[in-house]
Amino acid sequence: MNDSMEARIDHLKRKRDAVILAHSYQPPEIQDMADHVGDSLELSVKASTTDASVIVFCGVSFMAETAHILSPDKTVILPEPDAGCPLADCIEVPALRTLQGMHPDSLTVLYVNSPASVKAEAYACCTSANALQVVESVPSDEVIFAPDRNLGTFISRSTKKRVHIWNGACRSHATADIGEMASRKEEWPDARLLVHPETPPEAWELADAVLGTGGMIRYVASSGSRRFLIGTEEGMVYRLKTLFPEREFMPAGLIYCENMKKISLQKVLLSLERLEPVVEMDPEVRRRAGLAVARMMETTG
Ligand code: CIZ
Repeated sequence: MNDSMEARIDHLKRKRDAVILAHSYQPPEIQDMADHVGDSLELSVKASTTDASVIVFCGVSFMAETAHILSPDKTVILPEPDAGCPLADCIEVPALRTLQGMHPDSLTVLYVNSPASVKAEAYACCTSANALQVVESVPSDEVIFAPDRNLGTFISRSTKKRVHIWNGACRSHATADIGEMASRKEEWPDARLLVHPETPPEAWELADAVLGTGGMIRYVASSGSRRFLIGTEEGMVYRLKTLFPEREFMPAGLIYCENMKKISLQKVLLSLERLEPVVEMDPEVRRRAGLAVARMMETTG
């Protein structure tokens, strides 16, 4: 009898002493098979506290890098090394240093959706779940926020600090189809529309709440509403349906990330068999990036 792919993964996972972490934007079969599903912050906490020797990270490259930064003694595997993030790739060290030179009184808060080499130049990292909290906590009245301009703009509206915003964007969220969102609202007039802060301000104006994915889960849990329109990467709709089977969810804005869909069960199995591709990093970059990530973790508690 042939074992299912999931059973073979489970067997190898035990043999390798591995834990499988998956982001909420991953395909349904990956979410179903993972040990933990969550946002970057939740998965960072799991990566830093796990006893497993191997972390298989089902997400995109900056997330697996963060797991390696937090758990340098573990083997961190990204089953598809080409699962990149165009937002992370839109910032590089020399250009950030130039901006820092223009604003010498600023400390840099960097969204985790960035390369490790750039994290090493930042004072603190943040995720969409804690961006405002981190910006408020850094000991300066001026902040450089990079690389997502929409999240930076959203934060700048809620803080008295002067925020210098990098002009980068998540191409999946920044191109959210606002007309489609409006049509979905007409289709389900009783629904709450929740949108991600990486979407453009026009989406925030239509929405009932602007939240990261962790915030969306908490919103639904405490809401009396039955129906929700979800303005973030469509994988999140599956996550919410799994958590709240008695509620109804529909994607809004046609937001899809092809990089988040590059990992398959087959690739997870292969990566556990071969214990590769392993995330590697210059140790000095890892140490310095680790300081910025640690400041985020301390702020969030
Ligand atoms: O922080 C994350 O995990 C991302 C990429 C989105 C979100 O809001 O969770």
